[in-house]
Amino acid sequence: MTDNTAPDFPAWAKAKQARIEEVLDEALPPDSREPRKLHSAMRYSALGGGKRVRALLCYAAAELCNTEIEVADAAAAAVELIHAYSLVHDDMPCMDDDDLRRGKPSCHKQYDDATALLVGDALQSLAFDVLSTPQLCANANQQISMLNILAKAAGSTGMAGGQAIDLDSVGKALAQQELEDMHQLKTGAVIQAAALLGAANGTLEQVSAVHAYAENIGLAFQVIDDILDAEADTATLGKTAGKDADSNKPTYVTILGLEVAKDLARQLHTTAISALAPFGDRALRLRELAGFITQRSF
Ligand code: GRG
Repeated sequence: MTDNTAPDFPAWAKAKQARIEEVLDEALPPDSREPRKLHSAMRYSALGGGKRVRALLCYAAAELCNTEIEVADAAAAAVELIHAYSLVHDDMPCMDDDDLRRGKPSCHKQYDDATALLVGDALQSLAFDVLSTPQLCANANQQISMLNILAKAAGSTGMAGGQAIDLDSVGKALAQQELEDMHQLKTGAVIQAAALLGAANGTLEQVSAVHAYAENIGLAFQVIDDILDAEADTATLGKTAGKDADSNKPTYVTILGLEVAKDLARQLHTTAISALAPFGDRALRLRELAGFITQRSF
């Protein structure tokens, strides 16, 4: 049955974006606390920017699976902190070397390289600090499983590993499967973790559907990222456009061409949505979010 009192997707997303901003604001040490420069740079990098797609995925999966809102808050914050750390490190000269992030100077440009390195380290620790809050979950084993999901997603068999493969792939001709394997680690692992953490209270059937949904939507997110990198301008993206082609990196657009890449994004969207079929209106937000991810313009 449709809940006629439920807000439309833009209103729901706006409310959840405001909510995660407050949770992060609370979790991050104030910039009046020593070491002030580090705390100021952490807040600069984690607050006031980004689409908060990972937090939205976490909240939407929590709505499907009846996960308590306090648990979803902590999980969404932890995932956004890991994501913010990855962006700070990714922008550094030793990695992707980008001066612009979320429409403002990247962390190492605004501060300095050493501070940016520490910001990433400290944001990662803070993510696990938030998710390990004593008695966050009534069931301690459930909380340990959640910590394990995040640790695996961020580590060398997840995001950091994907980044290593990405750095190694510059100038190489990757097959589509190799590109997919790399992205499933680099961006897919944390996107999947966001949805799975939100699904903490889910039944086996719900968790397995959320997993299938997140695998497909995570990949669609990356295909769209490659399309935007090729088509959109820097002002719209809030980061340097055309970066991948300039860096001689294989992308879905360079491997498949623009039109086939767009078809692939549509197919992945359809597959993601079909995984939610058994859940009707309870999966509404996840379904809407899939649309938001594949139709985004930045
Ligand atoms: C440094 C260990 C380490 C990993 C970095 C995820 C990642 C790995 C780097 C990000 C580089 C990048 C631009 C990847 C493309 C896809 C992506 C993650 C884009 C940024 O995510 P959005 O669009 O960003 O969700 P906002 O700013 O909206 O949060």
